[in-house]
Formats: sequence, C-alpha cells, structure tokens
Amino acid sequence: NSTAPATAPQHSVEGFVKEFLRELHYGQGVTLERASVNDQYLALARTVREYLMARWLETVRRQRDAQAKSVAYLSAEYLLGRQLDNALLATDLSEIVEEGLASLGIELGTLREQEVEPGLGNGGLGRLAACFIDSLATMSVPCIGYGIRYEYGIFRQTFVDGFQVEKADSWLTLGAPWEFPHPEAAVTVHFGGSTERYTDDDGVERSRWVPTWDVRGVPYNYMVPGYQNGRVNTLRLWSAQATEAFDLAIFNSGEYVEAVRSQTFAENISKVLYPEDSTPQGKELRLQQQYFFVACSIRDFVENVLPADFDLHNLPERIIFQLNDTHPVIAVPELMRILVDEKKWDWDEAWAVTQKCFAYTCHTLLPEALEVWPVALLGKLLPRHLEIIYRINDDFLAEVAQRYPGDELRLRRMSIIAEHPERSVRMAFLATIAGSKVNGVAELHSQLLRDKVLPDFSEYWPDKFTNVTNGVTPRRFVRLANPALSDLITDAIGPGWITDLGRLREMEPLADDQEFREKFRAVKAHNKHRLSALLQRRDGITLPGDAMLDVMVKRLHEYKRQTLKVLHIVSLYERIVSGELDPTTIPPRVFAFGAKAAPGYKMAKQTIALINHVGRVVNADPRVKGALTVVFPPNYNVTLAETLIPAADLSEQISLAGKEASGTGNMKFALNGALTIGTDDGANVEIRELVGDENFFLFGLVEPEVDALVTAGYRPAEFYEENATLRRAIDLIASGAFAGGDRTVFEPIVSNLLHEDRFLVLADFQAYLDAQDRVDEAYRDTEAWTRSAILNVARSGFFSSDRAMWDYIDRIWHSRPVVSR
Ligand code: 26W
Repeated sequence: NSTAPATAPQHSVEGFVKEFLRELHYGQGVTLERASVNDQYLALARTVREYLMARWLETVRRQRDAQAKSVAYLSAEYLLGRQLDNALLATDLSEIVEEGLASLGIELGTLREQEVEPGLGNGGLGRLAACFIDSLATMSVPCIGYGIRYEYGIFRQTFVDGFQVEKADSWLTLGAPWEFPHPEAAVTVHFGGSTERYTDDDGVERSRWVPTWDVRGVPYNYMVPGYQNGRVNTLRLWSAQATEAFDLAIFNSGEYVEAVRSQTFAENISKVLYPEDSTPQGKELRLQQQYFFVACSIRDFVENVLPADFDLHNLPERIIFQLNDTHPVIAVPELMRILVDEKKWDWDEAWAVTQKCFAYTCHTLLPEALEVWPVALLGKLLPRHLEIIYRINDDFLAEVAQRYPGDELRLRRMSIIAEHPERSVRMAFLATIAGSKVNGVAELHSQLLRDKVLPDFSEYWPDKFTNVTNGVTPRRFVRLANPALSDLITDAIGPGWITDLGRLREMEPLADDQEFREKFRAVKAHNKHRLSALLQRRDGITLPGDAMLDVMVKRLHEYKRQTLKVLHIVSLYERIVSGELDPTTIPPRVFAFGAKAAPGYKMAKQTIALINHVGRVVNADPRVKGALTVVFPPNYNVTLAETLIPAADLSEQISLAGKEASGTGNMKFALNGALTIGTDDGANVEIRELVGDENFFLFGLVEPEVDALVTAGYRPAEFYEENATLRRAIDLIASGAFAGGDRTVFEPIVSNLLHEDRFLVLADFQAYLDAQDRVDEAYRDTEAWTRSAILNVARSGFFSSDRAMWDYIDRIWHSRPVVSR
C-alpha cells in the first residue's frame, strides 16, 4: 500500500554498486574520480543504511500494532564501537560490498578505517549497554535505548614522555552517517525555580513546580540491527539545545555575546561525557545531564511511543525502565511528578504504578562509586523532585518503623537522605526502594551487594534482589573481531553458535583432536600477525615474532591493580639483570597494556607513566631482549580491543577479590581462546567454574580473607620486609631506575604501596608470581595449552549477552516482552 516503506536496494553486487554511486553523487555531491576516502566512507555508510531502512520502519510499525511491552534501557553511556562492520554483518552484505567496492577500485578495509567510533562511554558499564541492545535486537525483543548524544565522547589518550595527555574526542567532525536527527520531535525540559502550593479546580491542595529555565532535547535516532533477522531496534540519544537561539532584546542592544549566552549554556549539557569511571564528582552539570536525558526519554515514551489515548494506569504492561546504575535514577521522581502534578493522580496510585515501571542494576561495590547528590544542589536544580524524594522517603521510613518499632538506628541507616558529611540523597537507596527488582552483575557481586552494600534492604525485601551475570555480544566480539576463529568454529559445528552461544560446547571433543589444535594455533598466530601489523601502522610499535601475548586492558584503577602487573614485570627484569634468572629458561613474553585514567585521578596517571617508563627501560635493555617486551598502545578503545583480544594468549583479571563487580573483558578473552590468570572476583569466579580449574590460573586472597586482613589492620610494609623478591622490585622502582635516576617521580606510588596499599597488592604479590610460574610451565606444553584454550572457548558460551537478556526477561522484566514478528 501507499504508506508501506520503500523496499531495500537489491541484495547483489550490481544493486549495491548502483546505490553506492547514487549516494556518492546525490548524497555527497562528488564524482567517483574526485571522491575523498571520507566521501567514499560516508556514501558507503549511507548505502548500508538503506538496506536496513525498510526493516527499521517495519519494526517500528509492528511494535506499535502489537502493543507489546518494551524495555526502555536508560543509560548515560553507550560505548558502541564502530558501526559499519556490524551493519554489514547484520545485513549479510560484507561480501557483496567488498566485491562491489573492489570493482570500483576501492578497498573496503580502507573505508572501514575511516570510521571514528562513537565512544559515548567510559568502560564496562557503557560497553555492556551496547552489548545488551545488540542482543535484544537479535532476539527480536522490543527495546528502545535512551541516552545522551555527547558531542565529545571519552577523551582521546596520547602519551607525552610516557604521561597521559587528554585530547578532545571530536567524533562528529567528519560527518555522522549513522544518525537521524529529529528536531521536529524535540521536547522541552525544565530546571530550577521553586515549588508552590495551590488549590486545583476540584478544591484539592496540590504542589507544582515553577521552573526558571528550560532546554530543548533533540532526539537523534540510531539503528540497532539484529543479526540477520530483519529486525532493527532504536537507540535514541538526546542532544541539548537552547529553546530560543538568542535573546533578541539583548541582541538589539548590541550585546551579541550576552545574547547567545543562554544558547551556549543549554548546549553545554550534552557537550561532553564525564570521564570519571566510578568516582562521581558531584558536579551540577552531571546532574543536569542525568535529568535532561531521563526527562526527555520519559516524555518521549509517554507522548510519542504510546498511543495518544493510552491510559497510564496500564503503563507497567507496556514498559519497564531499566536503570543502568544510579545515573538515571532521577527518572523515578520525574515519573511521579508527571503522574501526580501533571495528571493529577493520587500519590498512592502513582507510586504503585511507578514502582512497577522501574528496575535497578548496580554495577559497583566501591563505596565511593555510589552516587549521592547534596540536597542543596538537587533542591536548587530540581526543587519539586527533591520534595517528591522526601515524600517517598517519609512513606518508606514509616513502613520500616512499623515493621521494626523503636529501631531508630535502622531508620537512619535506611533513609534515602544521608545526614553526614553533608545532607544528601543516596541514589542507590532511592533506586532500591523504587525498583521492582535490584540486580548485581555477577553471582559474587550480587551476593556482596545483598550482604555488604544494601544489607538492610535485602533483609526488608529478600525477593527484590536477584543476579544477572553480565555477558558480551558474540557478534561483535567473536564473529566480527575474530573471523579466523569464527570460520574454524563454523566449519566444525555450523553457524548456529552466533545466536546460540551455548552450542560452542559442541567443540569440546575437538580439544583432543591434534589436527584441530594445529588449526586453532594457526588462528592465534594469524591474529597475532594482524595485531602486529595494526600496532606498527597505528603507533609504530614493533612486536617480537613469537612470544606469549599477556594482556591487561581495562580502565586504570587502583582496585584493578595494574601495579601488581608492573611489579611482576619489574621483578622478572630485576631477576634477569641481577643474574638470578636465565632469560632463556622462560617463554618469551609480550606484556600489553591498554588503559585510560580519569583525568583527575593522580595515582592512576602516575601508574600509566610508570608502565611506560618501565617499558622504555626494559625494551631497550639487551640483557632481556627477546624475553621481555612491554607495549602500551595509547587510546585503548572498542576498536583496538577488537584486534587485541583475539591475539591474546593470557588474560589478566587480577582485581582485589570483592572489588570488581563483574568484568566483561574477562569474558571476551575466554571466548577468544586466551587463558585467564585471575583472582576470585566478579565473573572470574563463574568463568573458572565453567572452564575448569585446570584451565584457569587462580591466585590470591578470597573476599573473606581480604575482609579479615583489612579488619585486623593490614600493614603492607611487613610484606615488603619479608619478601626479598618483592623488596628488590620495589627498591628498583624507588631507586629511580625507570626515571633516569630521579627518585621523586614514582615516589608517590612507592610510598602508597608501602604505607597504604588499599587494594592489597603486596599481600597478593607472591601468590601472583607463583601463578605466573604456573603459566610459564603450562605454556611450555604447547599441545596442552592449546587444549585448554579450546576448552575456554567451548565452555564460555554462557557469557553471551543473549543469555543475559533471557535472564533479565525471566527474572526482572517478567512478562516477556512479546516478540513482534
Ligand atoms: C562517575 C560515577 C560513576 C559511578 C559508577 C561512573 C561509572 C560508574 C560505573 C558503575 C563503573 C562501571 O563501569 N562499572 C563496571 O560495570 C561493568 C558492567 O557491569 C562491570 O563489568 C565492571 O566490573 C564494573 O566495574
């Protein structure tokens, strides 16, 4: 019929070439002869988009008709990675495009490299959101991802003399072919002002918000294509704009700069991603970002996604807002405000509906990472929301008081409002009280969340708490990142694993097949060459030919303990140069790091400098040449991960037990055939259980031991005194050996280790070295190592984000969002 969307271009080389040239001519306005690489890339992206368009429009239409329950994933971060390859995979166009471009003398690989990845996230939490929306699309589950279209994503990291220097990430400057702006669908959100009481037409006394300034949220839509299933979900990111471009009265008086001030002010809200991972700074702009995007999103869902005549009493049947950590929690009082103030509902009926519409995922255990907002700040920016939070708190505490009469201390512990060190709102408590479910992101984490972070709440609502262990998308992190391994797997067990990762189990018997092991090693070798070529091109880094690749990539944080890895390297180096260790007796190793530090995190930045300086000395010393190599390519991101992880032999997951909520890098490595050296932490626990103890190098204190040691009074200096190997390593750093003789450069790291060592690096040092000896030992037996690597792949299917999504559906979202096909 006439409203049906246009059909997709022909799925053939000719069909593609025709569309591509059309895009080049009419979209870019250039001829093939004069087209730059960027012109070609943009035309290609737009062409691929066209293949998805009919499916997208169809998905949206079906979803409207089906009136199915949707998941609205609320996340301040989406760390998407490059889009082109994923779109080619989803549409099964890779071969056609490669051939079609080749016929025009263009290399697909060159255009691929042109894309700047949208780095709209910091690390694990943002990447998880990207994996989840991929899985939901692939599983045909209705989902809309809501977030912020930051103009600048996570900073680009450079090194100057080994120290991190941040550069702005201008990911939009060369064009953004994957986004669809919809300025006509903009919504207005309010800030500031005060509240007032009034009597409504029915004579009821009510509160209302009288805000003083507003901002327009312009939605930008992005396609989220399912894997070859004809479905395309939507990611909707909000960009902030001034409601009025400028104040004409001021402009006419000649004050041009003053006239556009409000525009700059409004646009600041979506200007840049906060680069703090886990240490909230309590900045007003951040709260503005949070409220901005959730207010836009709720309004959008209620006014644009739901039918016009929709009765909001039925909202829980149509939506579940999944809160990705506490960042979007201000959505709770916002929905209450809409229902009570705007729709004039009774408080209790509004609260009953609200409670069913939210669920909360916690992603941390560090107390300092739990967001709190000073009452003064929140009250200034969102006075009505603060009132609503007070009311939620009062009602809740009254209930608690009824259950535990006279337990004043408990009320104080459970109050959303903390009194010290300053009056503030504990967002995790608000989320827990409002959410229908609260989940942690790995078994151990969920346990600790119940027992240590929210014990009073889990006692009060034992059934509210659940676990969903994280997962990663096999499309991006196996099929796309590791085509050689993918082909090997598909040859062995067929292609079904791509959407049913548990089927990797079928490979298990092949671990005992000598010929298969050889092929598996050939895949690893191929991936190492590919990495080597990339690092040469990208950073001028040369990798030695044949060495174990030992990789630690993740944000730089003390609890993750990059310092422990450095001590291992320094210790090996020191033992070799002092003559204690013969370098020809250990397997040659490349130690690869990738890590960004929050710009204000001093200790983390020092650690980056230390790694680089150790690398410089080690790599230049002929006494260890060939045996030890340290590489630290700058600006680790999703794109680099996709080449680095498939090449790895050893995965470093060495956080202090009880600190890493889950980890997801750990899963990507195991799925790509690296063995893990790791602590009993986060999802490492489940990886080890699944792959088997004999295929995993476990070391270190377990969480109860950590707890006991800290309670007893941990004195790191004792470990230093008692362990000669450790002492020699630390002394070498302290001597200035890695800083041209300057003892002051790394003094803060040394004295922190000796006198504070919050994350028990020294306590775990010897156990770590022993485990590394076991790694060397195991690596020498090539066949046995390969066997373990294959078993790691075969037994890690559980870590698919598809499985994680089924668990959310089953344990949290309940009424399974209907598959509308
Ligand atoms: C600035 C405030 C702030 C606070 C917390 C920013 C970011 C956070 C996140 C919760 C940090 C984060 O990314 N957590 C990670 O989430 C991953 C996905 O669940 C887990 O795998 C990681 O273990 C966890 O550290």
